[in-house]
Amino acid sequence: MKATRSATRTLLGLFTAAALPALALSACGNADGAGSSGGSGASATDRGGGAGGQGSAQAAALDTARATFAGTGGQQIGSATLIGTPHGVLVHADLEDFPPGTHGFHLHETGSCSPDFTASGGHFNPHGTGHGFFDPKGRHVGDLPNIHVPESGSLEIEYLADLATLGEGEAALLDDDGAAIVVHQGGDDYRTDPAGAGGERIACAVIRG
Ligand SMILES: [Cu+2]
Repeated sequence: MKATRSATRTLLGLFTAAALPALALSACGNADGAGSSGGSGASATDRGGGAGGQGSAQAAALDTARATFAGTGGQQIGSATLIGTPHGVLVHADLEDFPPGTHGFHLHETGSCSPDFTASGGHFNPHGTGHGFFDPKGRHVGDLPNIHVPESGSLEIEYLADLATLGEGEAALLDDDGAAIVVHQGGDDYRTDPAGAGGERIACAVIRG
């Protein structure tokens, strides 16, 4: 985990240009808390695989998960593939019929989008850090750069969630309660704790292994 910290800094440099002024909408992360829910569930997953020895580690790093985005009306508006790598989780998403503009794009802590998108909880934050790339006290494992949807409403993106894993350790997306990808109405300002002031959730996708 320590080795990924320097990579984080590099990513931050790349993405600061994408920051836009916050939209003054209600925050999304009402259940974010101080990361109290992430740790214990993930360790249970770890122990389950412990008896199998180390040979499974590399195979697990190459695992793939998928997610399908639903809009607020329940319509399908895109899909994503998530690939576990030795350096984090590569998130490749194809979005369609999204409202043009800047939107917060995060990994949230619970693998549920129903009965509404608040079921996905707050940002995935197993280490209990602050929110945002501008926060010197760290950033959430689930923090990702904003997306910028063109007038067509279609966008293909590829992000490395460099602090996350698919199934190994404390930062595993596929822990007992899973995780989801959530898109917000407005952009993440990368500093407002705990959710980035991106406002309402306009799309949600449960990550399925
Ligand atoms: Cu969010």
